[in-house]
Amino acid sequence: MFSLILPTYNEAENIPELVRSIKNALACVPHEIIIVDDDSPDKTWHIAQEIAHDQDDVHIIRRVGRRGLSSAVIEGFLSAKGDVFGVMDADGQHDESLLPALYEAALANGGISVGSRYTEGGSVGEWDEQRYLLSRIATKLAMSLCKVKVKDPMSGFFAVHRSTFEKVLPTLNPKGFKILLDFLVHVPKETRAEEIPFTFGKRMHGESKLSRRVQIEFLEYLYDVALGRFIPLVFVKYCIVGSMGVIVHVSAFSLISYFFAGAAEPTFRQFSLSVAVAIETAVVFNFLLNNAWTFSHVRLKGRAALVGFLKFNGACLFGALANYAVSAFLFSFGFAKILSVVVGAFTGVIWNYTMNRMLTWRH
Ligand SMILES: Nc1nc2c(ncn2[C@@H]2O[C@H](COP(=O)(O)OP(=O)(O)OP(=O)(O)O)[C@@H](O)[C@H]2O)c(=O)[nH]1
Ligand SMILES: [Mg+2]
Repeated sequence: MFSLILPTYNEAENIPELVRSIKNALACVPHEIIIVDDDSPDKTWHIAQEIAHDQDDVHIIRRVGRRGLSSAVIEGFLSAKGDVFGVMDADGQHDESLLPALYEAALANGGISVGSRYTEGGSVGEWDEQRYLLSRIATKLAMSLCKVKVKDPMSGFFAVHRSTFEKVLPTLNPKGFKILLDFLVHVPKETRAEEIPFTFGKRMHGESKLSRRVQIEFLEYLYDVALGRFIPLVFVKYCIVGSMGVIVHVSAFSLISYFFAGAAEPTFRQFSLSVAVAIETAVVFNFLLNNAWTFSHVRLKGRAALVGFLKFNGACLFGALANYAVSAFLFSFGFAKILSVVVGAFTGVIWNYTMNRMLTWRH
């Protein structure tokens, strides 16, 4: 049996027509269709529920309070009954007439079959040059990480045998958009993969969800898979935010001291006040960006954000004290000035990162 997953977010206009054409294409293959919808504002889930009500081989999973293409697909696979699981976009860009071939190929090789835009005979259709170029670069980057090589590891149109899915399940990192890539990165080397060419079509209705955020998540995913076990991605993001915080700090200091003293040299009092306000400006900036990006998976909202902000201030203060203590200790033991300061700064960063992970954004 073939279990086809359709991940959906705001695809209400596409679903009825798509389900009809998939059922025609799969007339000779025992199948089920599982729509996994993330509580779409356009009520795709409601339309899917109506279809599922009348048709035994269509099922709907409505996820509330969660988003993510990859995790939606995994959730669909986990509830599927078939021997082979397939995935297809719900916007008409994938050619449903290839579904039987994808099913047969994964059933026969026990591994993966991919609807491929980059193998001979396939094409990206009507993409503009910029999207084509970005996709080629992303594909090359992605390929270097794959244990099993195919020409289109970023395709969203593929099938996988149940046995391969079950082998790889514990190691998957279903973040973002590229679930096939995650499979190819984690499956055993000897897994077989076959590519079947197709031409990427045009979206029937609705809008693309391939946002900038999704593209940044893709880069984060690549980092995580390549280097994440040596230096965790969250720490790298924390340091990036910290570096931007330094720029904010210096800019805020210049502005505020200009406000107090104009072009003249500030008095000691004006200088100290400018530094204090600049520090707090940077702390606010760092907190907001860390909350929105670094720790987006445990983002604080409302009252919790206010309490978190106070803890963040406390952790930064301790970080600064640790920084000072280590620098002063090393310097008093005769270490070079610059070395003492650099080691102190690193200690401060690691200290306040650890405290913030444990206190401010703990799970
Ligand atoms: N369940 C779920 N489905 C999603 C989510 N994001 C996207 N999808 C679905 O995943 C499929 C692919 O998304 P698209 O926006 O078409 O992305 P794309 O095909 O790479 O980009 P375009 O060529 O611009 O359409 C569609 O069926 C979307 O409805 C999500 O967060 N949750
Ligand atoms: Mg699409």
